[in-house]
Amino acid sequence: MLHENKCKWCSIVVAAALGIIATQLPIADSNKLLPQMMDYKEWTVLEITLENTEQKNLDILQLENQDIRPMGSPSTPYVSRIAVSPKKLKEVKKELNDHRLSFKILTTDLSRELLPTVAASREELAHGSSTYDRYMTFKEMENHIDALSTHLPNKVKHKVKGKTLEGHDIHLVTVSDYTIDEDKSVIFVEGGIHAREWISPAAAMNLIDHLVESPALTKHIEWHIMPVVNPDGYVYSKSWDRLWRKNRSGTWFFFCTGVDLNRNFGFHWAGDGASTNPCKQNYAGESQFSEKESKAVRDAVLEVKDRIEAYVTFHSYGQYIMYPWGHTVKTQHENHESLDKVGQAMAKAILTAEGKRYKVGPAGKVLYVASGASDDWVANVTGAPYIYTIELRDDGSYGFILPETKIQAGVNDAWVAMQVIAKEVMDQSNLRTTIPEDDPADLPAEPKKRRRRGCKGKIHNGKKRKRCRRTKNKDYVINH
Ligand code: 0X9
Ligand code: ZN
Repeated sequence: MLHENKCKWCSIVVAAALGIIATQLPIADSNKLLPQMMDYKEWTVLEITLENTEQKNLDILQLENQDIRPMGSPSTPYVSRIAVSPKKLKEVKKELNDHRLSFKILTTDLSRELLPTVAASREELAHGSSTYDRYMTFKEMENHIDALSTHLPNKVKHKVKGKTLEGHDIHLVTVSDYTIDEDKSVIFVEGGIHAREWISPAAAMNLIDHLVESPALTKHIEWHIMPVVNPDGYVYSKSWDRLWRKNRSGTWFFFCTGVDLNRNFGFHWAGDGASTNPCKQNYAGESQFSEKESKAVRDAVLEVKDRIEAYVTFHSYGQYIMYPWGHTVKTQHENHESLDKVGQAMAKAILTAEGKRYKVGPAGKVLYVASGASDDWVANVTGAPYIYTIELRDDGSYGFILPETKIQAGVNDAWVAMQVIAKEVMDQSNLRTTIPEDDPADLPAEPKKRRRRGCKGKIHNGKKRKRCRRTKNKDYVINH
């Protein structure tokens, strides 16, 4: 693979000579010295039909600059969307025609699409409370986490796993019934790794809110939740550029900012579907785990590595429930049958509860190949049985710009899916509890036939996973 950083300074000089610097300037209007909120007035969104993966990787669809914003793929992988400034529209259309790519215009003023994301009310949240009627600010989420851990010390604990370049804390929230002292199975959840996917941190925060009221799901499971892995990106997306995806790290190419944190993990790092070009949306970074945010996730995962039974990362959009592998389509995950079975069960539960269809399958196949993502790294390093990337709503109508009126239903998709996984983890670990009818988790009352898979001593990376420590709880059937 080509590593552009081999001759950093030559690249800068060449770039300057080619006069492309102007197109990469982070300031929309060269008369202004300070950055301004991108309002996307009269930006056109084009939906381009692709015939193969090579076309998907065309620079015009991947390169991010002041006049072009790649906007992902809706439900079909062979469609790609880009937003183009009025200034560049003619040129982009010509380039697409030159490549014989057909496209349709979805909107001629993207700023109008951004309007429904503005809440009816901008009232300050009462300190420490949460809302799903609008997208919370990072500070509001932090206040809420702080309030929960202060008021419910036997249920919610809170640690800071790292600090970003801009000084934001990377939070880890654990939720469990801490009055029960045992070595519990861990379900690890990560949100907000991509800045513009606002429904993701909302889903993680909403999960925390549900869990503090779900005794059956916290008795024998310890939930480890990192709701906003990329706070710098989230804050930037809220204040400056709604469509920002990466973190806010400087790169060797001064004019292009940000690493795609979901390409920075140390498994097949910088392989297929990741770029070494810092101006691309899927820039993998200088080296694996070069970023404070991915390091924070790595450290938090490694601390509980042998206890993780499930790992879920929330993204948007497209409505997919995906499992490893994502870095290749050539090999299937050894556990693909049960991954698919539980994935289908999640999709079915969402369809029943919320009426939305989620497509299930291996990430590389159902969406696209992408290397260095957190899901594959966790699957490889922990050998945990259930690993999923859930692309939440919507199916592409609004894409990343999911209106605030749709948050409640969107986060509920995630909650419904997480209950299915929790039930599966409890079944597999032989830790199901009997759920009373009025429990908010609303799981079936009778525990299923018990299976103990924990002590089989699964070989992973040449080592046996230690799954036997929980056997002391083998006979738990608890009525509240
Ligand atoms: O590209 C990504 O990182 C994810 N899609 S998104 O539109 N939210 O950016 C998908 C990642 C799926 N996992 C792997 N391919 N490993
Ligand atoms: Zn994402």
